[in-house]
Amino acid sequence: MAEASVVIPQNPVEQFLRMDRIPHIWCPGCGIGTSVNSFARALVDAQIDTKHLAIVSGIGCSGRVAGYTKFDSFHTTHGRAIPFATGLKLANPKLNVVVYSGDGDLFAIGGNHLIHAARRNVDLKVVCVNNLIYAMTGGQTAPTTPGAVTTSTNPYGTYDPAFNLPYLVEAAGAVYVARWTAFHVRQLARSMEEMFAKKGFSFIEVLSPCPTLYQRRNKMGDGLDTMKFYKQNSKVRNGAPTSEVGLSKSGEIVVGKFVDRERNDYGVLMHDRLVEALGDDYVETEACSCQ
Ligand SMILES: Cc1ncc(C[n+]2csc(CCOP(=O)(O)OP(=O)(O)O)c2C)c(N)n1
Ligand code: SF4
Ligand SMILES: [Mg+2]
Repeated sequence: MAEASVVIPQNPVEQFLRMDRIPHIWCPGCGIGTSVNSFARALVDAQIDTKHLAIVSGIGCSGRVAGYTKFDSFHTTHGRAIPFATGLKLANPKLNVVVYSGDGDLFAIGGNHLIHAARRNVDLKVVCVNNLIYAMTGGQTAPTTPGAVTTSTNPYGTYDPAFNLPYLVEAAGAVYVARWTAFHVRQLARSMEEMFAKKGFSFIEVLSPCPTLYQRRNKMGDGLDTMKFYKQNSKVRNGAPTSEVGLSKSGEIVVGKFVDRERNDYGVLMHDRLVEALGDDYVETEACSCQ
């Protein structure tokens, strides 16, 4: 008797992934893949033309996102995702340029690049997966690690004050700033969709569990326990002053959209200045049409 053929519907995220690279390296319970799922949802909902989308990552577990996604993807050197992405955007202003990277990559070695891109208001969409440590290299303290956390480099607990990322990027000039956790998949997708509609430096922080190197060392359970922790401890406060949203090891996590404002982006500022200075002598270069 002939066997009935079973048609397995394609997962809607699959179209955006390099399936030949699956299985991925991320541990069970890691939040990075969860954030990519929200990103895929945002691409569908915002009807993003992925032919004109470039995604740039630095190094680390979070930096693997570019390698697994099937766009024009660039896995760049540690801390250099932002300058690489800035170059892409300036050379081809029609591109939607997304930077998807980790807290260590963007705020430690790449911190200087990040604040200046925000100051200039370069039209980049930055997604920072914040697992509060350098995960891939063994769980060292990062500039985002809250106080009294055990890490491989602070076995008796951290004592140096951490950056409050939304406060930092707002002060530097970002036009859109939001924070969600890996538990808030729908809100995260919606924020990503909003980010695509924005012109200028936009920033989303995604708090994400690293059960292998952060939660385990701090006796905070596994990935599922962290989801429960996020659920219980998160408070949505859209419009909250970013000065009030700093994180601690086990305290409240303020999530929401904090900043949504308008400011001329770098491309407009450059264009206006050169037109004023050069008048008719200014010839704008034709941006690559990138068919
Ligand atoms: C120039 C340079 N310095 C240091 C490293 C080692 N390194 C690789 S990943 C990483 C930390 C990444 O941390 P983060 O961006 O938070 O990513 P995560 O692994 O936590 O997702 C470091 C320091 C490197 N690859 N290159
Ligand atoms: S080490 Fe941590 S951040 Fe890296 S894949 Fe595993 S759980 Fe995720
Ligand atoms: Mg990290």
